[in-house]
Amino acid sequence: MAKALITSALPYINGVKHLGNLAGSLLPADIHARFRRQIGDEVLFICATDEHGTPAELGAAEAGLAIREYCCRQHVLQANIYRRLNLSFDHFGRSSSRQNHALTQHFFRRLEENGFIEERVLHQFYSHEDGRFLPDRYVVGTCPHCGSQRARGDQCEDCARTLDPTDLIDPRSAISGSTDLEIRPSRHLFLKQTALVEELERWIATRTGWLSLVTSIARKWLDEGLQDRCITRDLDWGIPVPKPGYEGKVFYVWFDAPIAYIAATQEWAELNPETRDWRRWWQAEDVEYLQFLGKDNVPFHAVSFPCTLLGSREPWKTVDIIKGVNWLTFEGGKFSTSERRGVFLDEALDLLPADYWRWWLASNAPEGSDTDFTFDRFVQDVNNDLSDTFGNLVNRTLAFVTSRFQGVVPGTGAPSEAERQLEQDLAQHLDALRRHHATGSLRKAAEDVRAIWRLANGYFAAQAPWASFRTDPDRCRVTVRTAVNLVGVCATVAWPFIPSTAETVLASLGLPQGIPAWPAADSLRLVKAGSTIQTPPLLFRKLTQDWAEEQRNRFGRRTSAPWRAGPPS
Ligand code: B3M
Ligand code: ZN
Repeated sequence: MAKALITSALPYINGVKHLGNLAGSLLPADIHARFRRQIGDEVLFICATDEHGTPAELGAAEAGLAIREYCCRQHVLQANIYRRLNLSFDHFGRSSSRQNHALTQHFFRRLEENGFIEERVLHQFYSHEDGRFLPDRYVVGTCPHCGSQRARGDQCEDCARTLDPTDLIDPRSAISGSTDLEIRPSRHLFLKQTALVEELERWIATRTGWLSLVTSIARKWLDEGLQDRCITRDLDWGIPVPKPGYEGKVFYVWFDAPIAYIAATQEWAELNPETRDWRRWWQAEDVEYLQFLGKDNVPFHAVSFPCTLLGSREPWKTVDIIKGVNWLTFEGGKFSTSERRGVFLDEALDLLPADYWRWWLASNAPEGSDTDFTFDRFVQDVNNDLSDTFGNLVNRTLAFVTSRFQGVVPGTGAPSEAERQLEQDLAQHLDALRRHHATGSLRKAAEDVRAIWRLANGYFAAQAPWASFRTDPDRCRVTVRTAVNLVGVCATVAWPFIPSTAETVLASLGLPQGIPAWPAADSLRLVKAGSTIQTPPLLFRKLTQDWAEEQRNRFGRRTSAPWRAGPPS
């Protein structure tokens, strides 16, 4: 049995995430985890809230809460939303956990012992108006590379290059907006990535199967000359730096956040130490490790985190596959947490059940290029795929069994050429689907699922059991028995995408609860003759253009909050 360790980028703690965050990492990771469980792999799917750094501090200040309290509340809030979205984490932890404190300090000590840490004096912005140093994200301004005016002190929103706050043109405080900034010296610790560059190159060369988007971002970083990285910050909230003279400083959020993948696994293991061992996942040879994340996070996962792991000189599992995706945009613009632009996950769930969103975001995954979410396209796709194709198939098939056969799957009649052809076509689609899942091509996988739904609808229509019911009863029975089973296959392949609806359908066929196993050769004979099926309630309501219009007005025209009201994101 293969072992798959799957992590999704850790959502920042500040505020409910939007559809873009769901599409970028959480959902693709969940779909892949579900697929791997379906084919019988042993899966560990880990996520956590990313609770340190400026987003947490700024979010708490905005909410008027102490940071610890703010993080506790936000963690519970996010966990509930992810539960409602059916994200099947084995554990959803917290980067502020005791485990992550200990492990992050451990990595630091190892790196220091191995000579990869260096002390330097930095000249940093000090804001008179705010009475404090302004680390990375607390400074905003113009990007020196692309001229974007929305650059932050750590990274440019638009060109994704990493920055130092002092690189910014026209810098100002993200807290007060003040431009009354002074540069003052402050001691910091650097991870000597330059000393690890050759090792890193060798490591990257051994990674096969990385997407070109990911490799090109990683290569660009290396080719532009890898820099040593400052891993400490002048902040109160975070993981303390265990070194004399560093009181009042904490580790940079991007140092401890990826370590939290491991620490969250330790949290998971501690919940049930009898049966769970985190080392089986993080210090084992036989694990495939896949990370799911948006393209702006690629450098930290393809370069920085591997430096931490390699530099520790301990046998840590490094990532095998990084699945990085492009952006989801919203009605032609950017999603933005700080400007509250777009649809946020709590709002989405108040409008429609999770499966509608999951299906659209997966079948339109921003893989090859950015994808624009519009309510018009959403309505169109949901109606075509979910309501008219899958919903209709289930309904017409099962309603027919109910009305003509009192809900009992009929027994007699022998399969003919039509069924043999169907099995062949189905096998081909299943092959393609499995291949696309395996390579993490979500859009293509969704296309295959849609094709299987269509195949089933086509079979039912061509066999016209309502006609053969009178003219050729045995033919009608074979058709119905086959079609009921096809519904089962359709729900099974839909399960990673729309788990809740798929489970409703499988239950109505009387198939076992739990993870529906990947369709095998007998997949069209699972629901036995003589068994009783139920007709499920309407699976998907049809959405109207008026509804689209209403939502566009509601979400598209929301007035943006002033840029200083929330943390930049
Ligand atoms: N929280 C950034 C983001 O959500 C960050 C990911 C951390 S993964 C270790 O875009
Ligand atoms: Zn830029």
